[in-house]
This record gives sequence, structure tokens and C-alpha cells, in this order.
Amino acid sequence: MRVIGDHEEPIAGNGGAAIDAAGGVADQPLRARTLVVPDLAARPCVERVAFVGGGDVVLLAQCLLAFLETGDGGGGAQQLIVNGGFEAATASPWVLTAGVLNTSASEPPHSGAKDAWLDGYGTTHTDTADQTVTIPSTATSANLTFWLHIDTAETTTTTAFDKLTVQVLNSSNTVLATLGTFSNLNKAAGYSQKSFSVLSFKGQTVKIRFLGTEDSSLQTSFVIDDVALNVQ
Ligand SMILES: [Ca+2]
Repeated sequence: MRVIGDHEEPIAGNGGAAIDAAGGVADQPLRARTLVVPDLAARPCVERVAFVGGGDVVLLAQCLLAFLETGDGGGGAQQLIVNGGFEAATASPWVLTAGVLNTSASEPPHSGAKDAWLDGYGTTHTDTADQTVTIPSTATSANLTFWLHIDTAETTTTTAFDKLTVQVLNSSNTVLATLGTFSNLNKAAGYSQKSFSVLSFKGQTVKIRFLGTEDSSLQTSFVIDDVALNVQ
């Protein structure tokens, strides 16, 4: 369990509580009660009664909302990417440049029947795959993961002619961060999983962008599948 927030509200009357002999703070035994907080289901919590000196009695119910990390109500584990395997009938909510959504066997998926195939033309070309997510302000971890396969007709072992960058952008399309960069130099048979923390963007709505750029000759294909953004 973990505490995700608190809520205070005044209570009518003093509930029969007594001020202690010093006229200061006295604590009343905790009493079980249930408080309904907007947007959340009624949750069990406790009422704490406190006193302020000079005879002024302030009663507050301080309800600590604690519940199991079941993913309900804005706390707990969540996975934020929708259609991360590109298997839905349409790419939505991904925003893809033309030709990225792939069902051909030329670049087989990591799982399912579809993937996102950026570049692979052997001419000057740019492809993007974007999805906007809101990372909860309460997050204690937020990791973007995806499976990546790169093949290329480039033969160099020293020069990154074609590149895939993984970026975080704001709603004005300003690049806030580049999480990672891959290129023709990272070619490999099959897929490998990549992981990047995006915890620094908690509380923000950001666009995750895969940006593939290809130079004028010798194709490089950046194939992405099973994207996830797991938040706790
Ligand atoms: Ca897939």
C-alpha cells in the first residue's frame, strides 16, 4: 500500500472532545469513518481530531487515502501507451507518417501481425511515429520500453548515415529530451528491447516521438513493435 494524497474537511461541532488541562493540543482516539472524495470511490480512512490552544477548537478530518496498488483512481501501476503493438484496425492513437504501419513479411513484427516500419527507402526520407501521453504527477517510476529491429544496406562500421532518435516533445513540438539515438551502426538480426526512464516528465502531457531519418542512399529500416510506458 502507499498513500497517494490526503483530504481535509471541517466537521460541524466538536464531537464531544475535551481540551486537555493545559489548554493545548489533545488527541482524540482515531475513529473509523468513510469519506467520499470527488472522482474517487468511497474509501475507508480515519478521522484525526486536533485542537488549537486558547479554547479555539478546530476539528479537521484528515483522511489519508490509502489503497492497494491495483491501478484504480490514479495511483498504482499503469501502462500508458495505447495500441503499443500496432495491432488495432487503425494506427490510432499513434500518428504515423505514410507507410509506417506495416503488415508485410518483409519486416516481421515482434509479436502479432503488425509493426511500425520507419524508413527503408534508400533515398532521403523522414518518418515519425508519435503518441501523446500524460504521466501522472504521483509517478515514482515511468519507463518507456519498445522492441527495435534495425537492418541496413549500409556497409560502414564507422558512420551513422541513417538515424532513429527517440524524443520527448511538448504540445508545441519543442524537443524536451532525446532519450536515445540508434543508427545503421546498430544493425542486428531480430529484435532487442530498449528502455528509457521518462520519470522527469511526471505531471506533464508529452509526445513520445520515434524519428527516423535516412540519407540519400542505401536503405536502413527501423522497425518498432510492442511499445509500452509503464508507470508506478
Ligand atoms: Ca505487433
